[in-house]
Amino acid sequence: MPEAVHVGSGKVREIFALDDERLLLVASDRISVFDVVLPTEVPDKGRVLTGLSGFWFVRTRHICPNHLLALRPDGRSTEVQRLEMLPIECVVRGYLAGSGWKDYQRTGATSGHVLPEGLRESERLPEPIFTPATKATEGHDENITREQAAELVGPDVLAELEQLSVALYRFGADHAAARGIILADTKFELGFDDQRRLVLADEVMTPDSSRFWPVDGYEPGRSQPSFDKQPVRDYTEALGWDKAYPGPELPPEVVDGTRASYIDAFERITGVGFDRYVEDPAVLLR
Ligand code: PZK
Repeated sequence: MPEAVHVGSGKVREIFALDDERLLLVASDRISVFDVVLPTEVPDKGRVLTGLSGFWFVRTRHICPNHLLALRPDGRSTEVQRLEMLPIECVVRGYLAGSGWKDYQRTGATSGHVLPEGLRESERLPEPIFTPATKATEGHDENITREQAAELVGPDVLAELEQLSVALYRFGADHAAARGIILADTKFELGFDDQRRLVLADEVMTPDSSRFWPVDGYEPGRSQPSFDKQPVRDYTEALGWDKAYPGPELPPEVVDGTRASYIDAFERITGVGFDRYVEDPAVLLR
């Protein structure tokens, strides 16, 4: 696509400008673990993530408008509406993990939500909570209080973001739970369109923007294995890798097992065979 102008890179995705109104998002097969992109790719990972986002975009239109204009025939790229992105990440947690668990252990609260005493790691929360975070350009996003978030986007927009984010999470978590996957938490990014309406953007409820846990074997009181990346984490840790760049190459059996987990998540959530998706990505949108 010679008309596409490269305008940005994420760890595993690339972003191109098509014209003043449209961007092209391309998901690669790169995989990051402990925040380092590994030298070995996982074939089809980008297709899985793009397909999952497309699935959710189509099925959550009744909750929130979104930026998706077209899913391209390669299955790994989308044309999207260019937005004015908001400076916060809209995180929703249904379970206590990661930085939410760390905050809770330290303070009994996270992003201003005071939680019941005695919760264990990975425990389901009484209600999903909205825990906004700043977008760090380098390193890790930082959880912020609703007061800090309100300073960044204004109290009215923040209230709308919270309501939309929690509604999207509930929809996704209910759908995933019925198919054997716990959507423990997830991160949404929204922006304004040219009429200052809030529009859902970026990727949605993928294993890269969320914690996916298998329902089978779920047990609070410890960290949970990741549905998709656990074999990679286990392999790289067993090597004694110090989690600094560059990461190690992955052997074929780890690549194959990881690819199979991504495809399993895709097929469980979408109900569409991955081979059918690769043949014709539009099957997802029907
Ligand atoms: C936008 N990113 C994150 C970084 C990626 C994605 N609809 C939009 N309008 C304007 N900007 C963005 C979007 C979206 N989505 C998203 N940065 C800008 C990002 C690197 C690679 F694929």
